[in-house]
Amino acid sequence: MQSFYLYVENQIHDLLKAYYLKVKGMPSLVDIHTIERKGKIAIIGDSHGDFSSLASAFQKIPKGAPVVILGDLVDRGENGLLNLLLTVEFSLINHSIYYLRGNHETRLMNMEYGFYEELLVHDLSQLYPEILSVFSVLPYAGLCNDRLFMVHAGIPKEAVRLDQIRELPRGFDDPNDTLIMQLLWNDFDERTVEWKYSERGPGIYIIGNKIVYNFLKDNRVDLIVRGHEIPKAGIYYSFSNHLVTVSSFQNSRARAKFLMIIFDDKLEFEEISLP
Ligand SMILES: [Mn+2]
Repeated sequence: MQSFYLYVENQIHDLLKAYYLKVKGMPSLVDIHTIERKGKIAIIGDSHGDFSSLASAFQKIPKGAPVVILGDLVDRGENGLLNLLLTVEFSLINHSIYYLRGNHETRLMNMEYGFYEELLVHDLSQLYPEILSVFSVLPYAGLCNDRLFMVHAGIPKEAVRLDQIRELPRGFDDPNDTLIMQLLWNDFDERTVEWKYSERGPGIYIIGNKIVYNFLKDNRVDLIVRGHEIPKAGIYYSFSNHLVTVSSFQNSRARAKFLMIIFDDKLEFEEISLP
């Protein structure tokens, strides 16, 4: 039996299995509600194997607040597995933690950007099929108090309705459905009017003003919060504070933060530095 930090292989297997069963039955867009009307929600951006930032975020989140993790827990940094296991274990105990799928919760990215290599180094690559099963059932997006839309990367250029996202199929190791791809990969640009092609690759777009405001209006949503990019300050506000990008891993060029949103008549933002 292999050991890995605090975990042994059988424990990891049990955690992944329990989490898979828990998440599988969720809709592709999860509805989240704060307990009080003027409640708070914590949103954690990409952590990419930065365990000290993610662990610190979990310590700093106020009790009772729902937590949304915007995906990209693995790849790039060296502790992707610990990030995943911490999230899985906490989510099994605390039912108001939601982990959304990022573009790095996929096989193709893990092969190229380090997570599969990390498993090989720790002699745990035999667990990868189970990890991939968990990734394949993660929800694509969240909606809090019917006012706040959360997703790893972007909204589709088709400016879809939330009901369409709620019904998107799951279970793919590497999704190629065009709407799913865009939720996991798209970016935004305020100077773009509708949308333009992204340098990230085929089927990926940069979303502009008109699409963003139509999406907000059609779905009666006040705000979009997403990860996927790495603002220098950790958090970046755009589209007149209707779009916020959050990044929760540290590197030499960017700070790590997470975002609390307080539901008042107006939505209020509180930034918390990590680790
Ligand atoms: Mn990403």
